[in-house]
Amino acid sequence: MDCETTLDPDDHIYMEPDDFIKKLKVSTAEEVSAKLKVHGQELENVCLNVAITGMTGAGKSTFINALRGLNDDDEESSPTGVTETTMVPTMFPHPKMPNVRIWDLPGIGTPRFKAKQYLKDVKFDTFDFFIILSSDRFKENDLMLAQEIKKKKKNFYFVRSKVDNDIRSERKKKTFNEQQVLYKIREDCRCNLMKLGNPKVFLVSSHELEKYEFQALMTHLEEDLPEKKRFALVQSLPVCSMQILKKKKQYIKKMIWLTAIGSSAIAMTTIPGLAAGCDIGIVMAFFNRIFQAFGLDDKSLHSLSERVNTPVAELKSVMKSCFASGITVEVVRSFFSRFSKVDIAMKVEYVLSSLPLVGALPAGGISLGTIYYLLNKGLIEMENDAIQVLKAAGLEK
Ligand SMILES: Nc1nc2c(ncn2[C@@H]2O[C@H](COP(=O)(O)OP(=O)(O)O)[C@@H](O)[C@H]2O)c(=O)[nH]1
Ligand SMILES: [Mg+2]
Repeated sequence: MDCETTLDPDDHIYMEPDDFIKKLKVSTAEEVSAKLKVHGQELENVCLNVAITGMTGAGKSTFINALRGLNDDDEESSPTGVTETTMVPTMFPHPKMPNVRIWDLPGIGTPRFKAKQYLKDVKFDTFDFFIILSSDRFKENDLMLAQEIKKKKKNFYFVRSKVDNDIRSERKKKTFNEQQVLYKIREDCRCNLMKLGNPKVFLVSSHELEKYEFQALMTHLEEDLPEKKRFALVQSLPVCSMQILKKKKQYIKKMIWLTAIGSSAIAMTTIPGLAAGCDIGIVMAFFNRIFQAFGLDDKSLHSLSERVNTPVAELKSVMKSCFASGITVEVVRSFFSRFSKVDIAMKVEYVLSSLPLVGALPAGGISLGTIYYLLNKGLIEMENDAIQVLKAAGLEK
């Protein structure tokens, strides 16, 4: 693969020293290292527990699989189209981010449903928020549950599922108008939920996440979550649109300073050349995180291929970066060797001089700015691959 690259003269990636760094307010190298360590661990360890509830057949298992980036027939997926036999919540860890746990909360359809007892039984305090799914009109039990969740000061979101089914069956009619069908569904839900004020309803198809209001739902969830949990949510989302890809990139960018400083401060395993003095383990973990989060790994590509009916080989053939076949020491080494130390130094020095903090940082054999530059470049390369894959999958919107 051609790995030759020149520095882009219009590349302003140094102009955005991260807010996080500015907020650190530290003066000594020891302080920086200590704070970064804590911050990094917090981000790594943050747990997100999402509860999915609704009647049997509402589409909970299918929605959970979609959130986990799995197809219904994947080995780790939750079985769909089966009658629920248990009242116990089932936990499904996200395959790439086990700290993100999605819980299937069945049993809401029983005639003598008691919302208060139900929430007690499922240990409601475990969950960051609840998603209540219904494939037709929301039932009394859904409302009672939402009311009780509200009393407990937790967030809930109504999702009207299987919208693709409604569209498909209405499409046969001569007077078909998609917007009108969606409007009618929304109005119907609104009337049903009037008792609760005017809660938002999101129209979703788990088979076509890129359409309808899955993204709007995710944006709301993100905004309502505390800052530390947002990162976990966004990185766990399946890459089903340019919008989600962009969002992921935004969050990863916030990690670049953290990673650059971490990797230059603790030079454990070094590789020769430009990379000498930076911790290759940290760099690889970071690149790997991006690779997975952008859905460039084989498993994600297989899932996507099945979903959009495009052969995996076709999706893979558009990935042109040197990371296309995975993140290995050799790949990172070859990527680093494309850049000349002198070029980067000239480019970064003036920006680094505007960051008073940087002087306080312990830099190994490689300047902090250089690592920052290379990490950014890697991110951009993988983003380009992900954009091409989305285009090849017909998801460029
Ligand atoms: N067309 C369509 N079918 C769906 C969707 N979500 C679920 N289904 C189907 O609805 C049925 C019940 O779904 P399932 O996820 O098992 O519901 P659960 O009982 O709430 O877990 C299954 O046959 C699914 O394939 C969707 O978004 N679109
Ligand atoms: Mg189920």
